[in-house]
Parts: sequence; structure tokens; C-alpha cells
Amino acid sequence: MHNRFSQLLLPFYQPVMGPAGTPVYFEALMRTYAASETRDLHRRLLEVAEEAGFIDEIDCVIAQQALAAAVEAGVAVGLNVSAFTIQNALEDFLGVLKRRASGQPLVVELTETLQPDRSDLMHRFVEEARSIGAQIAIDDYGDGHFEAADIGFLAPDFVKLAMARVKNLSCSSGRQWLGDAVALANGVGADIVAEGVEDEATRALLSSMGVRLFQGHLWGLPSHLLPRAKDPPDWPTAARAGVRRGYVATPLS
Ligand code: G
Ligand code: MN
Repeated sequence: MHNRFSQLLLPFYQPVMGPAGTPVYFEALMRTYAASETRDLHRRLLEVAEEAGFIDEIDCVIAQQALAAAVEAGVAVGLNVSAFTIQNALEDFLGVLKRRASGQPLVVELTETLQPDRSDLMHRFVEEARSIGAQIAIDDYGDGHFEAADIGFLAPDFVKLAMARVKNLSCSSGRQWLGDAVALANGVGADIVAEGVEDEATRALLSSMGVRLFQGHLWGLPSHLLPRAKDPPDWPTAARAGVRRGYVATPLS
């Protein structure tokens, strides 16, 4: 899959950390060559791409690059797919997965819900993705798109709690909401991933509430470096140091 975005965009990687302090998989995040992590060009571009209807091209290009890198490194990768892509470019995205899927551990993160009348497409996508060995994550739960009913409906392998919810644990209603979400996920056998964890106190609190998987800046900024399965366990420090030194990112495929 090559299009005009291949030369403009690249995946950065952010680990989903397991209870043993080791990565479970690496989420591929769309980033631009044109801006650093601290600017929000990628956020604005994603927003425009979703609204204007070219997010499918971005999803496919990032997925293709990240899958190639993950196969090479021998690690599990997470790929974001927007509802627009499932509705408008289902075969393109599945084609990207199928080209690399054999034996490659893979999580597909659903970033938005479909229009209600297209839930048939969501089902077909989830079925096909599972048939090639992918696990399914509901992304940004608690921040707009997905409802509690979707968790029962899709029975995902992972439910990722939106950063806004993770940042809202100082009030009792925030903790109550999170407790309910954990119970709901447990009920369908899904693992909860807390997103946007930035300090150890938050990680410990989440842990005490039954959350076992974490993602966030506590383990460093996302990096264009995808560690290899055989790299030493202190890789997050190395990756963070790399970002601070301002490595120039190079294409991974
Ligand atoms: O795929 P998703 O919509 O969950 O994207 C998450 C976004 O949030 C990414 O662009 C990522 O860089 C950003 N992010 C991830 N972890 C943290 C964090 O701990 N703090 C902040 N401020 N942003 C984060
Ligand atoms: Mn995601």
C-alpha cells in the first residue's frame, strides 16, 4: 500500500505495559515527518482526515509500515482503524493485514463507532480480523464514541480507557465510573488498558482497582524506534533518550 502519505507519515510506537513491567504490544501512532512530538500537527491532521474522508489512506499506510516493522522486530503491534475506513475501505485495510498476518501477533484498535446502520460492516471486519489471528481493542472508551453496549456487542479482547477518564480519579464519581468499566470488561473477558498514565501514583491506584495493563508517558514518549524482541529490558529509557536527543526519523519499511 503506497500513496502520497507514504512519504509524509510514519508510525511512532507506544508500548502497552503488562503487570510484569514488560510490553504486551506496541501501538503504532500516526506521526508526521514535518513536526515533533510536542506539536499537535498529527492530532489536527487526524481530525481533518476523519472529517474530510481520507483517513482510510492514512490508516492503511501506517498499518502497512508498522506491520512490516513488527514482523522484522519480532514483536506484537497494535494498529488503529477508524470507523470511516471500515465503512469505506474495508477490503484495502484487510488486504494490508492479510499480506502480513501469518503468525504475526496483532491487535486492531477500533477508534470510533460506525454509523448505527452499518454495524454489519463492523461485524464483518471483526470476524475477518479475528480469522487471521488479530485481537480486537475498543479504543478511547469513556470519551464519546463507544458505549457500554458496544463492549457486550463486540466482546473485544481489550478495552482501552480514555486518558480523560484516567485523569479523573481524584473524585469519587470518577473512581466509580472506572470501577464499573473494569467490571464490564471483566464480564466479557476483556483486558482493561488504562491510557495516558503519566505518574506512578496513578498507576498504583489503577492497579489497586484491578487494571493490569497501562500505556502512557510514565514509560517514555512514543518513539519511531520499535524495539526488537531480543533488546535489553531497559529499552524505554533508551527510546526516551533517543527522542530527547532529537533523532531524525527514517522510514522503517
Ligand atoms: O489511539 P489514541 O486515540 O488512544 O491516541 C492516543 C494519543 O494520546 C497519542 O497521540 C499519544 O501520543 C497520546 N498519549 C499517549 N499517552 C499519553 C500520555 O501519557 N500523556 C499525554 N498527554 N498524551 C499521551
Ligand atoms: Mn489507539
